[in-house]
Parts: sequence; structure tokens; C-alpha cells
Amino acid sequence: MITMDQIVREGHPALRKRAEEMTFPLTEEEKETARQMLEFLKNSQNPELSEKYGLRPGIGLAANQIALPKRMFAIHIVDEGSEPVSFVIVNPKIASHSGARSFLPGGEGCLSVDREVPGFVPRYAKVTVKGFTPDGEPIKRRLKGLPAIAFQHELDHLNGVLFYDHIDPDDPFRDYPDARPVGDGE
Ligand code: SB7
Ligand code: NI
Repeated sequence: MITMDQIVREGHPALRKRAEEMTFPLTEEEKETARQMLEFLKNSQNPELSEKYGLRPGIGLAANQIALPKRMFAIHIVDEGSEPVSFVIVNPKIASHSGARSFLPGGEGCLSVDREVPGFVPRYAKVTVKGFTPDGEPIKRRLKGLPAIAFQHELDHLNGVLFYDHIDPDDPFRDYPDARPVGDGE
């Protein structure tokens, strides 16, 4: 199973490189990694298992966060509010997005960043995303709220971008006129 030991941290070159497109069919090893990435997120959100294995709770994990420079990530968001979103997506893309943006009022964090970096991270409020399951089936989904934010955070990872790259260094909590806090209606 994946534990925090395998998650690379700030300063590791894998986090700043563009990850490679994957080719189908995936190898059995790649599929197994995909399964383990989703399992890690589930374990990390399970109070007993996160305690037992010292896992930081996470809602997403990109392959390059375990030093695998390939274009896939997992998202697991099954609690309050929105409908459950739990998948691994390969070669993900944003097909279209809203003009409006949103941000988490408490800012973002990252399993690869062992410190708090305060500030708003403006992202598209709604995204239509495309990609493939590890078995090669096409995926197309509309996401909003936290799942939309998480998708963009993970896609950034595959492009070598970290959440704090989007924070205004001169005014981390500045107003974005076209952006609303997540959870504040539609
Ligand atoms: C806050 C946290 C995440 C995404 C969006 C907002 C995920 C944190 C875990 N990860 O580091 C995944 O890359
Ligand atoms: Ni992250």
C-alpha cells in the first residue's frame, strides 16, 4: 500500500516536470498503481487507518506525487454536499469551463507541501472534464464545488504546478471580482 513515505515533497524534481501522456492499454503495473492511489485516499480518510499508518487525509493524489511521471490522478470526495466523486482518471483534460471562478475560503493544502501556505487560489467554478479510466473507457463529467477545485489542483500537478503558484504574493487574500467562495450557493 501507498504510505506517506512514498509521497515526494517540495524540492523533488518530479513535482515540477510535466508528466507524460499514458498509452493504452495500461500495463498491469500501471493499473495496480491506479488502484493503490485511490486506496490511499480512502485509507487516508479512514480515521483508524490514517492513525495507524500516519496518513495525512487527502482528497486527491497525482501520479507524480509518488514520483511516477505519468498523466493520471485519483480523486475521492464522498462526504457532505455534492454527489460522491471517486475515480482515477488517465490523460485528463478540461474540455470546457465556466467564466466564473471559485476558491476555498480556507485556502488549499497539498500532501507534497509540509507547511501551510495561506491565500486564495482562484480556479474555474465549473469544469467539464474528459479522460479515460485505467481500462481505457472514456470519461466525461461535469464538476463543480470542491470536486472541480480538486480536479484543477491535480491537473496542475501533472503540469508541474503547485497550488501556491496561484496565490498573489503581495496580497494572498485579495478579492477576485469574478470568484466566489466554494459553498456560497451556485
Ligand atoms: C485542497 C486540497 C486538495 C485539492 C484541492 C484543495 C488535495 C490535497 C492533496 N493533494 O496534495 C493532492 O494533490
Ligand atoms: Ni497536491
